[in-house]
Amino acid sequence: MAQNISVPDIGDFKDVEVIEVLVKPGDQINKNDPIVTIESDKSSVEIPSPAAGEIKDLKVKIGDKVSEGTVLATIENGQAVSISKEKKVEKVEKKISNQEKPKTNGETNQVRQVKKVVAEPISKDDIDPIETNEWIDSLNSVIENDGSSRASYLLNKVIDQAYKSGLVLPDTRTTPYINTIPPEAEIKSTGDQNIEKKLRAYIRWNAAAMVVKANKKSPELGGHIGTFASAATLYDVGMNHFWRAKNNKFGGDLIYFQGHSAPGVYARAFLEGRLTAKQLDGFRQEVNKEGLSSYPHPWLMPKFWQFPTVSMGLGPIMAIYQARFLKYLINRGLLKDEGRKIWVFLGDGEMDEPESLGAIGLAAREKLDNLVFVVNCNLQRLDGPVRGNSKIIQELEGSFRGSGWNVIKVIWGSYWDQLLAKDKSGLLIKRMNECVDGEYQAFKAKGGKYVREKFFGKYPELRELVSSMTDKDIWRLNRGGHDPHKVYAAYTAAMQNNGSPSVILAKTIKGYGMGKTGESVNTTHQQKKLDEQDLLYYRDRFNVPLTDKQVRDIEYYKPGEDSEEMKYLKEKRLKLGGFIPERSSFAKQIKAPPKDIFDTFMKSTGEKEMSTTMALVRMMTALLRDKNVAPRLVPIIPDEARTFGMEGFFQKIGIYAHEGQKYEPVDSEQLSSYREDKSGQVLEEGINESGAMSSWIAAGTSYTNHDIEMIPIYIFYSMFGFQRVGDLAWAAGDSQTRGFLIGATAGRTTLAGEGLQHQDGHSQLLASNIPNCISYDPTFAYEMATIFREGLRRMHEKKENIFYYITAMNENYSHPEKPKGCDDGILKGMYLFKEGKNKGKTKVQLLGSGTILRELIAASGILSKEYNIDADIWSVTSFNELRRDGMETERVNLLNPNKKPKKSYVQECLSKKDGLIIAASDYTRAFTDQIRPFTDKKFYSLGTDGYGRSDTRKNLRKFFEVDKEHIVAFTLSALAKEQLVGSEEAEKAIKKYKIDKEKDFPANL
Ligand SMILES: Cc1ncc(C[n+]2csc(CCOP(=O)(O)OP(=O)(O)O)c2C)c(N)n1
Ligand SMILES: [Mg+2]
Repeated sequence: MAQNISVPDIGDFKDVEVIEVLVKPGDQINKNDPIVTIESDKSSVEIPSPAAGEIKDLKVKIGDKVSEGTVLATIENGQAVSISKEKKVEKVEKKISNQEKPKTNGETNQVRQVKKVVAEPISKDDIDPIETNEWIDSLNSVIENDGSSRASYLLNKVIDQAYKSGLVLPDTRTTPYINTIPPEAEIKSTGDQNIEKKLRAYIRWNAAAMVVKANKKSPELGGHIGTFASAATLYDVGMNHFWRAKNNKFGGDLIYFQGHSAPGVYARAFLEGRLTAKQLDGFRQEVNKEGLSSYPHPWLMPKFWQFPTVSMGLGPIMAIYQARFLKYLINRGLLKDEGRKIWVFLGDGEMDEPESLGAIGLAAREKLDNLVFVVNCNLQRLDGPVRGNSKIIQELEGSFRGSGWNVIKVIWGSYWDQLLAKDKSGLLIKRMNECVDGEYQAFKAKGGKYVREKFFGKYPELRELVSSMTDKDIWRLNRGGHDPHKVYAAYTAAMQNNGSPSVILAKTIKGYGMGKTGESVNTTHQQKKLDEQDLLYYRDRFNVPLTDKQVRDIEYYKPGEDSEEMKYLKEKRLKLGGFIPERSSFAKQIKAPPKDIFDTFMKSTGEKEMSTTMALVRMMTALLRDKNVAPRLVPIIPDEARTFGMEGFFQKIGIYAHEGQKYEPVDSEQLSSYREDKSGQVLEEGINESGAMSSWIAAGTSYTNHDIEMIPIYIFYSMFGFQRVGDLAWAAGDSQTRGFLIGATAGRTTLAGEGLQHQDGHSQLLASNIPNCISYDPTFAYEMATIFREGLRRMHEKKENIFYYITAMNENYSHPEKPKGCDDGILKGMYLFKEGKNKGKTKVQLLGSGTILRELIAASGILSKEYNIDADIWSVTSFNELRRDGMETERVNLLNPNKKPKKSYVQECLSKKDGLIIAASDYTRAFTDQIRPFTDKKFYSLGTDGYGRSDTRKNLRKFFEVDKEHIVAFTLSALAKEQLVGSEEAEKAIKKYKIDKEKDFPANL
């Protein structure tokens, strides 16, 4: 039976044009296959078939106008045309009512109302210790007889009851200042502690030696000893027991190493035989081959480092989105769930960065139990204590617990266990709670005697507790982060945790083992030299088997290959699948789509006007029909889909939501309804450019981290791009991210009404500074299509480690057909759009990009018609790329004074053309000025220097002096200077166009 396929609810739109018909009579189609694409002046959407079957009749053609209810086609064998609205609603209601059924379990649980006592002070003293003990005994007996989960249940019940009774509940953001895991619950390491201790000592030594050696060569080289010294145990336990490498059976855990601990990572790789002594000698000397980069930089060591982390705060946010992206790939069915983990090492000072804590809510919300943060709480940053007046561990615990993370505190080492066990009155915990980090730092800098006096000495009972211990014993009371047992137990707990991310807050000592000059003192961070005495002390402290002479010569230590330590080290890594870190890629290329997918964009749009943003979105829609490309596209949007006309994507490919959609969307009956889906493809990031950028980096490096090539396309307000997330963009380049950044609503005068904070006139320049970023400012749809297609080919088929920045505008205009033979020029950065061949006696070269090219085109018409001046019009798709070519050519010519100079591409284009150059864009003059050195001609730049402001496009272009009238007047004036036209003619034009000579330079306004 034939059924009609008609236009569903498309919101407020009426009489919308059909721009594509995607089926023909006789086609067999599946449910949801697109029938036609319709386009309003803002966006285009595909209309899907509500049923499967054979297309019988087509009722519309391209150019027809349709509205809700218009019949598009008929289909035979179509079943279940649509679920009626009522039915859908009923289903959802049912779900909700099931969820909300109170879980009474037959308990009556009556609320016993206590008489409200308002403003009753909370008693801090124990007024009835016997009663208190009864409560504690009851709890202990439940734990003993029924286990801890029953005890937790009862406590929760009691707390609920207390809350209902109106009691003021204790602040539960933080727990006491002791380890989260009690000694009895610790999972013990199976490792050989003796061997591990030795290995750790060698790694510590080699890491320090590398820094000291480099600085002996030249103090300019710098480096850090203190950071790794405090983190050695944290890394070692992971390397020996937890972190699984990537190999042909497993995808590998991903480890974000703290930037300043790089020497320790090199030192281990040296023992593993992956780096040579010569390479260690080249630490921070990278200009000649075989040097090692100061910090983790994949660009500089592409087979070693995976994640750039040294710009503090970027590691944590990038890692959170990495963990989310891993879940995304799994939920979309593109990757197997192998239980891989992402471990992130951070400094406690680093947690000050807004980026460090800014995304922890998302990690909990998305239940990222594949994520483990390890914060090395050595209580110090560069200048001094992180939180001298309070406790960083408690503060971070509160933030993370409050956000829903599993918090594991590793504060005290095993030597404290006995003391804590003896502390029946809780006084030791009270003392631990009341000391602040400034004191804790001093305790470790000033020795056992000081700790006895200042810490234990405060209460006679505590002084008594340690009376049989020597000062040395007290000094030996270790911190959790230096105790491999405690660290092992914490890592095991993090590995076993389900349903939330984990953070391990490990208390350590900055510069651990560095002695008087470098341990726990405020200058530890910058300690990069150790004198002979310090080195001897360091050797003795960790028992490194080197002679005094070897120490003086700062030799590295590596035991023989058949020593038990080396065998142990290698065996452990073998068991965990290989070495870490290691960067590799086995991703298959994605074949670029056949040319015809973009063919429609090469034709003229005729009367039809559209923006380049809309053209791009249409290209993406077309790509979604390409079987190879479609599943790999990752559209990323920070809450601006509707601004860019992308709301059609919601229904078509869904918004990624790890829990699917638990509600009936308010616009469910509409075609662009807000559809969240566990296998959704769009990453809708909310108002969060840093997060979106981090997602883009995760997707764009998927080829190495997950061996699957993805095509991330992140579309944002261009003003909130490089300017807002510039450091992440730099890290993206370092990471060799492949993908597209689309700076939409670009151009200082094109985004009209939005004003100063929105109108971008410089993002292109910011992009130009990133060496592997290729950037374009196209004007026409065919340029956009040519660039976009080449980007796909270069990045995802040829696997070049570059990324694209393309600006897209929201001004609607019609687009001409692609002129013949201009592909090469579009990609290189400029081509002759139109030659001025009238009868003009004078010639000029007009160069422009983006929307301002259209002002130049209009100006050329006036110049020709009214002034007999012929203009060649050059569409400059990329001033940035032209400059790169110019610089390179110039350098080659300088290096070869005896050879015939090569021509830059700009010279190739312009040297045989007559006339001076007027270059204009919607960016600052510095943008167009970039090519000035590469031509001998007179060169004038027009641009939008200064702050933007709200007004119409016309007024803004007049204000910034880039409209056609100014272009005409300035061209005449420039020609007058060459005595090619009379100056009175230029004056006349200035008057004619009412150009105010008295107006200040726009950049000063
Ligand atoms: C964004 C950024 N700002 C400043 C620095 C300079 N810097 C390097 S290390 C450091 C202190 C680090 O302290 P912390 O995070 O506690 O690490 P630790 O060395 O103590 O483990 C600073 C300020 C940086 N690397 N990145
Ligand atoms: Mg620190």
